[in-house]
Amino acid sequence: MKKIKQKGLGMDDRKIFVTQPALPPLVEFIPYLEQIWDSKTLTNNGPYHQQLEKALCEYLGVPFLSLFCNGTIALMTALKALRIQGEVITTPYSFVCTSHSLLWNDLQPVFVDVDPITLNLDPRRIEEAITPQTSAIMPVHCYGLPANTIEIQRIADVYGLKVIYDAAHAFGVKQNGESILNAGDLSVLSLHATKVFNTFEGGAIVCKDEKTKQRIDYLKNFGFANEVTVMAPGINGKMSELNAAFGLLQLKYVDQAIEKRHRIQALYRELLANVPGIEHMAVPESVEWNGAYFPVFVTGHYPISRDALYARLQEHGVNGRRYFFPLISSMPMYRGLPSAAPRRLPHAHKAAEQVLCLPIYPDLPLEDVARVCVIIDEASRG
Ligand code: T4K
Repeated sequence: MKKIKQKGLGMDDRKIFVTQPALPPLVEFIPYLEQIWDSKTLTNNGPYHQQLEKALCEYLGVPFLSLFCNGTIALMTALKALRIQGEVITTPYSFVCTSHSLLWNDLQPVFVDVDPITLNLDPRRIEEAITPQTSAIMPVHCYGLPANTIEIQRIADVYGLKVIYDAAHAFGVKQNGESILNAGDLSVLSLHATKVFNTFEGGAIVCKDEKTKQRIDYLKNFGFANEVTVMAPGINGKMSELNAAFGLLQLKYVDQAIEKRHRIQALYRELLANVPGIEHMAVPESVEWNGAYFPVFVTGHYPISRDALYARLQEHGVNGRRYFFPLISSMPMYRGLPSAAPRRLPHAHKAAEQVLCLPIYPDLPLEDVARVCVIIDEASRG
């Protein structure tokens, strides 16, 4: 612990956010802007949009990808694209928009508990939640750590269900050398300012064949198949040229950004290793993770509660976040559902009470990581 103190000593109480976007040098963005000004193409599948779709397919190792204005509209469109109906099995332990995307499609979320270790949808609980109305499963790769894609697919194949991954946190994540975005029928990314790779606001759907991409592209452009044919009640989910150009520039720096995240999470693991009651999530050896978040469990062996630690950090200007508290299933629009009963979701409830996400972002100074660890260590002494 002496080591923690040395690294953390001398730091002031500057604010530390849970995340901050890494931005490329501004001067490098100017030529992109000049190009947009010259072409006057601002949106509707412009050249930067097309280039970014291609570049992301290559970078991520996925066959087809359709860009969106944000991850939420992408999720809503993904459900429409596959004509999902009735009930969808999903996790209560996520950002609200996972379930909101279902309600916006008049679908009924059916909550299934999470695995207590991975905090991802527990496949052992999925089959008992399937009814004749079930048409899909929507798991989340929570914190960028892969859901059990093999077991989920096995169940989906037996029952003839579609699988749409909310992969908002999973940019660049691989398992056994392959992108986890290739699991299931569709995967949906968020490219929001707070994510590992951002286009200010943005999102994307990854799919497996050209026909599906075509349908998704029609749906995100009001349903227009051509000037006079509207094939479905589509939406405006398009990404602008400004966002796409920024994405192209960001892509040059994303490996560097992920590398910095790894240095930060390694330091957290080292400095918090001997703090009693603070546990963190293991990354399986088969997984190339992106360091999207750094969640810790504040367990019963820690002298104060997760909320007390959250408040203590706030007093020192450190904004940890309780992702994901409250649980989606506890929110007013969901808590009346039979599957939302707390006794059915014990692990999700425990995680919502114990998990605190510590600051992690590429430009976070290692001294600040040490400062956060000093506060956590000192609080552990009462
Ligand atoms: N599915 C999942 C599983 C998701 O987690 C999300 C989004 C989605 C779907 C939907 O994707 P999008 O439609 O958003 O593309 C944030 C984000 O707004 C949200 O995108 C994200 N998940 C969620 C987990 O976190 P808040 O309410 O925590 O954001 P906010 O504004 O408090 O930002 C957190 C910190 O980040 C701030 O304290 C400072 C920093 N920040 C934030 C922004 C927006 C900056 O430094 N600059 C910025 O521009 O929801």
